[in-house]
Order: sequence, then C-alpha cells, then structure tokens
Amino acid sequence: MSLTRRGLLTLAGAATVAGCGRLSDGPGTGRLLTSKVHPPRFVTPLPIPATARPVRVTADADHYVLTQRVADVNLLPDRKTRIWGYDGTFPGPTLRGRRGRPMVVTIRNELPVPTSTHLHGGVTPPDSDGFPTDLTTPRGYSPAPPVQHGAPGQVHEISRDYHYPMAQRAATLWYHDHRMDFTGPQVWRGLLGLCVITDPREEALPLPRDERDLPLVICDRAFDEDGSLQYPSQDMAMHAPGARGQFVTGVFGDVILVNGVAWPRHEVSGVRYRLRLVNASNARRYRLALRAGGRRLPMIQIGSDDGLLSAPITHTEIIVTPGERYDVVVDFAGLPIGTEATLVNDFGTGGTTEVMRFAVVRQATDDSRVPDRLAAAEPPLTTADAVTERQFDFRYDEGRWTVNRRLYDPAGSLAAPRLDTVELWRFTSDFHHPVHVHLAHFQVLSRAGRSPEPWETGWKDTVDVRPYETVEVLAKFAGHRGKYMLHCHNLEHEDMAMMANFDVV
Ligand SMILES: [Cu+2]
Repeated sequence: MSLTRRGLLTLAGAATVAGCGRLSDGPGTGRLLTSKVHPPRFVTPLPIPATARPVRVTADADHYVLTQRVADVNLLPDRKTRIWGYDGTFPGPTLRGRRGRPMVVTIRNELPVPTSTHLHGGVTPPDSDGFPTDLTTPRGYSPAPPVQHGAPGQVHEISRDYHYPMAQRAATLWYHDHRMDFTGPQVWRGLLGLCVITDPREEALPLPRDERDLPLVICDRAFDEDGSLQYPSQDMAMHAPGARGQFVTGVFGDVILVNGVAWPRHEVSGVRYRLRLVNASNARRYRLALRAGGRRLPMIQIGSDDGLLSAPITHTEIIVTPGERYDVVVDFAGLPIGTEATLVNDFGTGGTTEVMRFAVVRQATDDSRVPDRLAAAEPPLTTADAVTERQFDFRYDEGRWTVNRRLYDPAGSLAAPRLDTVELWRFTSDFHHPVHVHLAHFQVLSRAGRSPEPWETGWKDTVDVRPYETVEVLAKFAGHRGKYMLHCHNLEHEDMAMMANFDVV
C-alpha cells in the first residue's frame, strides 16, 4: 500500500511537533484525539493500585491469579468508563516480588478477545514472555486465531500460567497486553499493571518506603461525553480498513491519567518521597519536572528501567518515552504547609502540560535519605565487552512501519546473539521510536555520537530514539535461550508491524 501525498504531509507534520529547543523535542510521533469532556484537575485523590495477593504459596513459587475482565470504573470523577482490566482495575493489581523467589501468574481471560501478557523488563523464559501470537482466547472463541506464516504460537483457551523466575535486580517492571496487531487498543482500554521487584540490598537502603514510595503510572487517554474511551478503531487493529490514515503515527489523548485517574492530587508530608515514574502511554513522550513556587525541585534519580543506579544523579527534568521507568526521590522538606507542587510536562500542550499535583499538608519526621552508593558496584559495560555489532533501522517504508525494511514476521529472526554475551546494538530511525528489547537489559552507550542524556545511565530495556538519530546500546543476553523480540513501543507502530524477532542461542 502506498502513501498518499496527504499521508506523507501528515507524517511530516507529526514528526516536527513544536517543542522547546531541539527540533526533535516534543511529545513524539502521534496525533491528538480530543475529548468531549473536561475533567477537573487536581481534585481526585491519587489512588495506589492494590497489591496482588497470592492464592497459593508453595515451596517453589508464589501463585497469583489475575482475571482480565470488563468493568465500569471511575477514571473520571463524575462518570463511569468501561475498561478492560486485570481484575477489572486500571491499572491492574501490583505484583510484588522478591529477587530469586519465582512467581507463577495465571491469567484468566474473560474478555471478548484473545490476549497475550508481556512482563516488560522481565527476564522471562520464552514461552512465558508474551509472544504476540501466544494467545489466550475466551471460552469458545471463534474464529480460531490464525497461525501466521507457520509462526510459533501457543493457543490456550480461557487461562494459562506465566512463569516469572524473578532472577533479576530490584526494579519497577510493568505487565501489559501484547496481542499481535491489537496491543494499542487493548492497552488503551486498560490492560496494564505494575510488577515491583525488591531484593535484600535495596531493602537495606534507607530510601523512602511504604506510603512514601509511590508508583506513578502515567498515560494519556481521550474520552467521549458519556465517559467512554475514544480510540480511532474500537476493536480493529490500526491497519484495519478505514482505521489507518490520520492515526498511523500514534494516538495521543488530551487527558492525563496517573494510576488510572485524571490529573490527581496527592497530600504529602514535608519529607522525602520515592516516585516510580512509569510511562504507560501508547505514544506520548513527556518531559517531566516538579514545579513549586516558581522553581523546579530537584529529582534525585536512583534507578532506571531495570534496577538501581550505582550512585544517585540529580536532575531538574527527565524525558520519559513510552515503556520507560525512572525511579526518583523528591524532598518536600522546607516547603511551607499549603505549598502545592505540580508535576509538569514541558512536551505537552493545553491540559497535557500538567500531570498531577502534590499538596504539602503536614510536617513529619523523616528518617529516610539517599545514600551515595545504591546498587552493588559494577563496572559499566564498554565497547570492549561487545562480541559483535548489529544495526536495527526503524523506518516508515511503503506504508508500514518496518525494522530493517521488513514488516514483522512472527516466524522470522533478524539476529542470533549467544547466551551470556554482550552485543553493541545500533538503533536508527526516521521518526520518534521508543525501542524496547525483550529479555536483554542494556546500557546506553551514545546518542547521536555524544553522551546519552544524564538520566539514561543504568540498566534499561527501552530507549528513546529520535528522528534521524543513532542510539548505541550495549545489550547483555542473559537468563534464557530462545525466541525473543525487539520492537517500537509506540503501540500503534508496534501494531503496524514495527517488530522483529531474535533468537538467543
Ligand atoms: Cu515507532
């Protein structure tokens, strides 16, 4: 299918959305859906997703059951929204694991559509990784899902178990739907949740904990007047006839949700808080800062996608692309009671320039601090560690989003890294593409021939690749052999074939 001239112009427009500073800065590649409701800001209290409780604890593992179902919930304060959620909530319950203690999660599908669940950041065996054609279908689902091109694909009816060894660093992971061609609409409807892993080293650190350790799952959505979620194609993939076109670049909403409510407010004490920032948006990038009384409060970064940093780094802003997580500590000490601090988004326009608000309502004692050393000392990877180099080019080609000029082939494979080796992977692009690698955690080596952004140190699994930029990462393939994938985490690009497999051998 070829692009029309108009389509090309739309694409070009989307890639150069005006931001501050560099041409490539802005909310990323996408097009805005406009809501027909205008929810009030900074009124709804911030909810904290419930913690999942194990249904069974055995010698080998903690067993959980999450049921994907339809529910009517309050994403907006004054009307119900029909969602698809794990246990009927948005976000789903938080899985809390400990390093080295395996978790078995049974996902029951009571939705009208097939699903596949991926633990993003998980070092997971391949048959539990949420491969896009590994589907769990509703009871009696018809037609049977097609097995494409002889692709690997397990099909389970009603439910299946995912095995998560948890043999990895303390980190904030998230789980979400990964169904072939339909990830965008299914995550948009609410199929996402957190998985927080701890380990003894992290638990021994004097960081803020309990109610001062706040997960903040940030995503944008758009609503109709009756509170229902808008999406360009309700049940069809983005490439279904008629659904393409304007939204080929990605879907932006104009309402910002944090932990599943629009623009919340959270009352805090004048002490330190740990904020686990998670960008669960389909396409939107954020440049986040915490503003109070005309100045920006420092955000002390303690972790990246897949674990704690070796030492904290202080920032006044952080760019977060879809799929990324940043773990920061902020300190409300010294702010008078009554102070309001707003988490702002410099890449937004209109309502999306603000995310949520903290209100300092009381003083309290604070026995937390951010120590100078966080994770165990570990020398950073260097190019000398890499046994080979590979390039993955993320590009719009012949009307589809491609990797190395190829559409996704579930049976194909673009690389075969060896287990327990490090490779230098070079990502290039024509638009904004948040690139996510399954299984392998990586360190960002360079961006456009220069140092990466100051917040891009540490172990990561998702990296912001900007238009006409080259990003080099050193990826470590560890844990399991088998078929995995890398893909663009702009979910509309992903659904339009911007994915590729690799085999760890
Ligand atoms: Cu993309």
